[in-house]
Amino acid sequence: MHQNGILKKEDNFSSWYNEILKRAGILDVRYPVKGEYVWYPYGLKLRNLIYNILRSLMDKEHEEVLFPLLIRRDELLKEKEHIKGFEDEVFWVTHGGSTELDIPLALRPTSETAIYPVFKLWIRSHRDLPIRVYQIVNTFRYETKHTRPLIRVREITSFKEAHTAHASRAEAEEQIKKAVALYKLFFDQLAVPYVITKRPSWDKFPGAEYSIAFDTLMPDGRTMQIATIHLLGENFARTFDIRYEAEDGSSKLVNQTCYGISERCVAAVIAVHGDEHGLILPPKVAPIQVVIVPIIFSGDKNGSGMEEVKEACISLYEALKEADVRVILDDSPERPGAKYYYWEMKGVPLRIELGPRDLNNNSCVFVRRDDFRKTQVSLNTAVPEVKKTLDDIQRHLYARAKEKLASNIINIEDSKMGKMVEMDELRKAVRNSIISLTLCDNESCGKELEDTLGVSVLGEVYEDKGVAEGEGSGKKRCVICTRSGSRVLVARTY
Ligand code: P5A
Ligand code: ZN
Repeated sequence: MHQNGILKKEDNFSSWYNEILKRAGILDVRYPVKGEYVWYPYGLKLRNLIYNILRSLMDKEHEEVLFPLLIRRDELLKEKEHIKGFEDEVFWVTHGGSTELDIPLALRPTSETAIYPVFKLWIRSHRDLPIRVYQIVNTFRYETKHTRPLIRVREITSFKEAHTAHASRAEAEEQIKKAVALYKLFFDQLAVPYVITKRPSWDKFPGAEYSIAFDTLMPDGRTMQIATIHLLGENFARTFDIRYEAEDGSSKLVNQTCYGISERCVAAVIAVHGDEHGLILPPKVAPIQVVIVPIIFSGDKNGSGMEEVKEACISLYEALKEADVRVILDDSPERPGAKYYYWEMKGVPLRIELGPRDLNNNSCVFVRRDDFRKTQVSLNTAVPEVKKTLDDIQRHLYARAKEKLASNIINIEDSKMGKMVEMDELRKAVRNSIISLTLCDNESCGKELEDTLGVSVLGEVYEDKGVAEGEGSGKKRCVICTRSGSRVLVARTY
């Protein structure tokens, strides 16, 4: 325990997380509907800064749309695989007042079946393609697993879903690559590290041909899926009869993709960077990047130099504001120490202390939230030094988190001819880390591994074959049946 009373996040992530959400003013979890939470003003500011980044990345090649929340039952049921995956998670609206509806309406669990019947109306010829749209909306899923603020909610308040339609499969696959690149840029700005894998067939999005996922590592060694990208191929096009007239006059089905991100990205920022003093926010998304704390002792309020300190703080504040830094001046009557704890809890990346002695040297003191390093900085260069320091904090947070992820991917050597890998060895390794091991493409081996160890197969690493490829270049052998297979990542998951 620290003075701030917060546990270490590695020791008990759940209590650490809930405590932080409350004390840093992110979410109020007391709303009396299971799986629904209230965004506090500070939490919403953080959420909006994160989503502004996402929005500006999306806007480069997508158009924003806004579809209704309610979906007719017959539309929702049309795509057989899709509804098989979602039927147990749908909230239904069955009545208008006391009148039973002719056609029950679903609260969207995701919007494929809301959007694709309309795509059918929008798409006539090859000239209408490609279509790339996105929306940021709330969606509803009747989650039966343990609900958790931002991580597993029943009302996803910040569901960014993109939907695209293309003339060919090759173009749809090209879009998958673009979406992966775009999500990389997004998480890079949040300083949230990730592994990207192709999900095993039994864990793909209902109705997709295949799914690619981003996962990050949580402090307790479990991974959390923070984004998914799906190749839908012609599956939904066939169901909803979405066709276009090709250049040669023939009628063809479109090829589709969809990809999504939820407020789990906010949870990831909190969980990956925070510590026992509270939040640590990457400067790019911090609602307050700098707090200035005047060092004025209550005894000497009118003592010598106090007015000058106040004035120096105000002029530094004005200069930083002018330079587009999100800065506040905390001139409340609290003691400086109490202010430090408060702003540390809120994750403000940089604190500037300025007292009479500093002013005599024409300087101030920078205290970084990421490593608590203190430096004396001349007031003449304070503004550029703030910018430099914020950039450095952003970089350092990402480097530190990436290093932590990389050092928590454990390679399990392939089973030797005839000899199985010990399950106890795997169980131990996967307790706090992601493990990389070989599995054959037999679904039963994957399922057996998952059930025995209580883990999930994340899948084969997508693209970046440098990560966790395992030792040796020889034939790779399945840890369950020793037949030949390929390397996959496996972890306990949220
Ligand atoms: C892609 C967008 C889809 O729904 N349809 C449109 C596709 N994919 S998904 O994987 O089912 O969801 C996308 C991401 O949303 C997050 N997520 C959740 N976050 C919080 N609470 C939930 N109950 C929840 N369910 C899904 C995951 O990060 C998922 O990858
Ligand atoms: Zn096998």
